[in-house]
Amino acid sequence: NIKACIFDLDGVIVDTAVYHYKAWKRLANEMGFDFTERQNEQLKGVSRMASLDLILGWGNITNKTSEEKDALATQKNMWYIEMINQLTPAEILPGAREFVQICRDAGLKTAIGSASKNTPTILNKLELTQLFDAIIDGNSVSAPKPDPEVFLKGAEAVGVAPAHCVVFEDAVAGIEAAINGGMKTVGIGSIDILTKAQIVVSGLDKLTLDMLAEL
Ligand code: B16
Ligand code: MG
Repeated sequence: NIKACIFDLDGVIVDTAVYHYKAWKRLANEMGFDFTERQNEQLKGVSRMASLDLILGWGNITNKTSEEKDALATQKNMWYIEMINQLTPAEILPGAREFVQICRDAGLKTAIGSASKNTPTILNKLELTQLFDAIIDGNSVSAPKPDPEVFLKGAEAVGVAPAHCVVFEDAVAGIEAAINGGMKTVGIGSIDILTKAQIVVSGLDKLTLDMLAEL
């Protein structure tokens, strides 16, 4: 039985992917190339530096030193922060706040498990910080998804064994991370992409606690 719900942030609670895409696209454009929305799918759930490496690969750019890469990632993050500083609670994905509240009302622990170092800013702008018993993000983990570290730390922080946790994820690497951690999985998105998730819904607005009881 479920005792804790661990939520990915980007793509589950809020659609920041569009801002990541705009900022990375601007960086690529300034280096003289472009990439598609389809390629952008591969960046979901992936850490900042790993995303940069993928993008440089798409542009066939192989001559950057690690200092130059740090500067590029910092530039992208500055553009990204400019955009997320404008976030408001209106951009919370449909049903997300309501579903987290339903979990809390039912006595379940709630946590965030995100790869993003900007998690505190985003939750603050969305006025959601208080809805989570624990927030584990890119500032507190070293191993990226599909390593289960981020979710295992979340489970530990709320004092629930992994087998009693369910993870809500929009990224393939995130579902794999949850499975690797011995947790139950709910995919948020398309069943064609999130093939390993136990159940898949298009958004938290489509989910009920009864559906979790069957996991
Ligand atoms: P930052 P999630 C992930 O968030 C995003 O999906 C991914 O596109 C991004 O590169 C990563 O966070 C790192 O974000 O640059 O803000 O640290 O889906 O794990 O909540
Ligand atoms: Mg995500």
